[in-house]
Amino acid sequence: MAISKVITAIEEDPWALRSYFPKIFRGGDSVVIGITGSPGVGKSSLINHMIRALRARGDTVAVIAVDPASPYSGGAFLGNRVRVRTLDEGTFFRSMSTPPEESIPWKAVLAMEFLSSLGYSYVIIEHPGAGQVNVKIMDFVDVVVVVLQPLTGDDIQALKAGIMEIGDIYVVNKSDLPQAQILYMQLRMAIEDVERRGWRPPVIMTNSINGKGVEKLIEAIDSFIEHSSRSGLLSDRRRRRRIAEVTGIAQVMLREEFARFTRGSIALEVINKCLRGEVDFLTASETLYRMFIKSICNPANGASNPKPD
Ligand SMILES: Nc1nc2c(ncn2[C@@H]2O[C@H](COP(=O)(O)OP(=O)(O)OP(=O)(O)O)[C@@H](O)[C@H]2O)c(=O)[nH]1
Ligand SMILES: [Mg+2]
Repeated sequence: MAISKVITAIEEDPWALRSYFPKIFRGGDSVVIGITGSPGVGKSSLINHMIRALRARGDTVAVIAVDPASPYSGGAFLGNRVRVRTLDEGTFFRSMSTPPEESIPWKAVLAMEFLSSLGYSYVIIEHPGAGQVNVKIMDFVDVVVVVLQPLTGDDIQALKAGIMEIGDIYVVNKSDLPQAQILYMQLRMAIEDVERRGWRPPVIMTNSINGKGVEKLIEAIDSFIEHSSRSGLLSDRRRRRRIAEVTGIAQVMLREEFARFTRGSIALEVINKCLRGEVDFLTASETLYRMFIKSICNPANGASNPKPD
């Protein structure tokens, strides 16, 4: 099956592919790069140049652009597609939307695992999340690249809180803009003391219109991967990713099952009792919880079938 067809099937209903799981998720050794940064900082343009540089040295690259908005919001989607266009037989690109309320963007994670088991040298995940809460996807990558663009002076304070912890590499993009040098210096100062297992995150200036600085970024990624394989950080992150996959996906299933349960007649009865004032809300909540547990242990009691099998 064509790669994009498998990914479409993953997006629609991964469980339908159940008998193919051992083939689809064989495990792979791709370097998974997370590129994050506020909307419009130039992530897609940067990735476009990264693809070119990586292809030039013979590496293959797959990109997943994650859009945490609803599938109907449009916008970013098209932008990503138009800007990432250095495509040939060694390149794959896909944009995917993930509902912002999901605890993990698990279908994007499945797509990433699938692309990795196909043997791409690099799998790049673009996510417009830095500085916001939903940077969960960054728990699933080998290296986190945080992209920034020149801002007004005091914004760096705001940035400090959210993103200073997550970047392995920082990029000041739009180096052609006049304030870029100032941001570069502010950033250097802000992360001066940051050191994780012997790694000090570098700051790299890029211009993703003409590609200036992109080679340096790729060098930095390579040396981070080298450093983290030597220090054991890479295998720690990959373990963390596995654990997050196993528990996170189970959690999503549980939540979906509970949502189905609350729409059923047994649950509605409890809710209505509470609405009529016959029981207090806390008791109703506990009853609901207990009934749910009972129903999943014994599906004949009212819950729908759990997904697998
Ligand atoms: N001046 C300047 N503009 C740039 C540079 N890189 C990107 N841009 C422009 O910035 C805008 C946003 O670029 P994108 O690559 O779509 O940014 P993005 O971060 O992928 O945006 P989202 O996917 O919407 O989050 C576009 O108009 C680009 O042409 C740069 O180095 N210098
Ligand atoms: Mg983009």
